[in-house]
Amino acid sequence: MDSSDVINPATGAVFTAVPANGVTETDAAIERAQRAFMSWREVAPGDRARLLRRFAAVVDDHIEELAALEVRNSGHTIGNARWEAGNVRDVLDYYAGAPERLSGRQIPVPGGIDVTFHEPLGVVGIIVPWNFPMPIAGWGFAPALAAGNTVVLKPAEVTPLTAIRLGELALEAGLPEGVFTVIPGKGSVVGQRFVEHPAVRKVCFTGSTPVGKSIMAGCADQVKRVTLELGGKSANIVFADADLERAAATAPGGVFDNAGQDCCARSRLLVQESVYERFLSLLEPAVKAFRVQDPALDTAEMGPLISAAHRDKVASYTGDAEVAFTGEAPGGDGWWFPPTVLLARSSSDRHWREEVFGPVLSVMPFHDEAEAIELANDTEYGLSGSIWTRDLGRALRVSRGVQSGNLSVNSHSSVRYWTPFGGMKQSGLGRELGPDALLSFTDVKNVFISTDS
Ligand code: TAP
Repeated sequence: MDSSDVINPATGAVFTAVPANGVTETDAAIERAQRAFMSWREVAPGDRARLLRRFAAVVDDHIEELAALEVRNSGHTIGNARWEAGNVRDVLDYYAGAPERLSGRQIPVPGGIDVTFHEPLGVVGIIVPWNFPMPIAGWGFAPALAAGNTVVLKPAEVTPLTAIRLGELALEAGLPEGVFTVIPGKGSVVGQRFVEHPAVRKVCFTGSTPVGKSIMAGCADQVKRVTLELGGKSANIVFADADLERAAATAPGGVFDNAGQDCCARSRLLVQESVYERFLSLLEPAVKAFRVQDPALDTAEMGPLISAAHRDKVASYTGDAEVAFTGEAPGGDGWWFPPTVLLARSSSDRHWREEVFGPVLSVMPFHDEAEAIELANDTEYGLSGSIWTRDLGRALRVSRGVQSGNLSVNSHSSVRYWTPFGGMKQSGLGRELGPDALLSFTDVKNVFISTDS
């Protein structure tokens, strides 16, 4: 079997290799998952819940190991990586509450009794990107397993290690063989088989918008369910009446966290023109103080980019743009890039329109509330965003006006596992997390029982 090198992005050094599975191995894994489904769906709800809680506990026992693996494989800061492993545990615990509460309805009808069941779909294929290997995997597999499905999961080729380890931990926790299988390999091979193989009844995809569109088109052929979490170009809107010091102090974290490789990155900063100059003067020291360091250090706020090719892509946005100021980044080996703030000359600037997926913030002034909403919505994306104001009415008006799936007022929070997460427009289809995600891994079955004698 072919293999694929795994590189530490902080040094550029290859440190291991993993198998690159082909079509034969993928089909075998899908067919094992299909067989495992027949018994997994029959596991009593309380027992399925117990197994998921045990899986959460085993993940909890391995937080440090998983975090260290992510620092090395993905260049995530150790603080973030610990949160990410903890998020897998929390999402498993949250959905462990679901099997025993997955109730249908009893609907009043004449002549009998009508009941609905939330039936599992079968095998669910999860395709994970490289930017958040652990959480995005968990947002798919935890509710899918809780609802009684079995899962095949393909990590991104460059960041497979934590997913492979989670697959091992699932077995250690007592999940039966074939219930949760991790299959590393190329998207065009393993991921494509998830789309094509008839036993896979749903594909959860997170990644780029073009690949998401091709997956949706491929799934149409078998009317396969699909959840898509795609790109973003989210706005951080700062009104003149906001707590400007706090808005400026937190803006770098809102875009440079995970080196900007975050679909929710607030990569467009809109500042009301009456406070524009003052805000930039507050922002500059915050950007310069953002600590870009060896991600294994507890003090690191940002690590390297994922690959040399990705660094080249990010750099292509800054070449001819007007740079307001930059932060610092280590030199030498590894795929480092400094936090960079660009001034947008117009809304047609490439760095203002396209998802850079790096530590690049584009800034533009706006006149009033109406223009802020218009500029925020002038994008094909609609994933996230922030609104800074002390005016509650304005906060609500702008929240309703911005076409985006996840907004936060006076903070940069996007992902909370208790609440729905997903995009409007070309940022995606469907919602993950929260109380309703579970149902997207089920089909409703209606049964009528005649009471006529
Ligand atoms: P994608 O190519 O979309 O990769 C995401 C996942 O899909 C990976 O596991 C990938 O496998 C797989 N994949 C690729 N082609 C596929 C196919 N034809 N069928 C099935 N699966 C397939 O993203 P990328 O190249 O890693 O990143 C490119 C850009 O996408 C980034 O610069 C960023 O703008 C955006 N992006 C967005 C997100 C989020 S969270 N929305 C995440 C990552 C990237 P391989 O690993 O083998 O390629």
